[in-house]
Amino acid sequence: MILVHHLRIGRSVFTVWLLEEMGLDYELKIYDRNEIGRAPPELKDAHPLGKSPVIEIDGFTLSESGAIAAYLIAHHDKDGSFAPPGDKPGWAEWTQWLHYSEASAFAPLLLKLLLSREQAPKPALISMFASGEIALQLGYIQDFLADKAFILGENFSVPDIGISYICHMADRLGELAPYPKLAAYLERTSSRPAFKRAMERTGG
Ligand SMILES: N[C@@H](CCC(=O)N[C@@H](CS)C(=O)NCC(=O)O)C(=O)O
Repeated sequence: MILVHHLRIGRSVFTVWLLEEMGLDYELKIYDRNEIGRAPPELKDAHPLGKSPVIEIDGFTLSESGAIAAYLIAHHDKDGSFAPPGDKPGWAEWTQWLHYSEASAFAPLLLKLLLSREQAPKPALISMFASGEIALQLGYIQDFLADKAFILGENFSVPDIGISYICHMADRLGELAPYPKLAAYLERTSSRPAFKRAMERTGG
């Protein structure tokens, strides 16, 4: 059995979404944030960083959304339908988009989130950096998505989970309006039955 340590409300719902897409059995241990939006100390009993998602699987503990997704696909994909493409360029593109969401794409959104909690005057250098980087990253995703239904083509693939998380965060921060293709994409991915099941089971 897979145990997911899920912190409400946050990115671990996207790990649960992958488990739902893959049709895997799992249990949830749900934590609520404290009054300043941080994880409670009990999450450090699951993993020293005290962040979520963390999963217990196959007798060990694993953290980091991208690593968890890669592990699930490598070791728990019953019929191989979630595997990356076998050819070198296809594999490289899939892997880049899998890891990009938690790396370059997320960093400026985190800055923006923290800035939104700061009293005025906001630090100008950080504000300028965050705005410029958000435009760069969202513009890059929208250009790559273009008129495709999903990030890597007409079919859903695992990197769509992280990219949807980025779009979701951008939407939450009021940054998605200039990117209509990303807004439509988010609508499309969020309407998947597996995502809805993940939302229902976790509470967000
Ligand atoms: N890069 C990590 C980020 C983990 C992370 O920062 N999770 C947030 C939840 S969205 C968290 O646990 N925050 C609570 C805290 O830092 O107190 C991943 O992909 O899993």
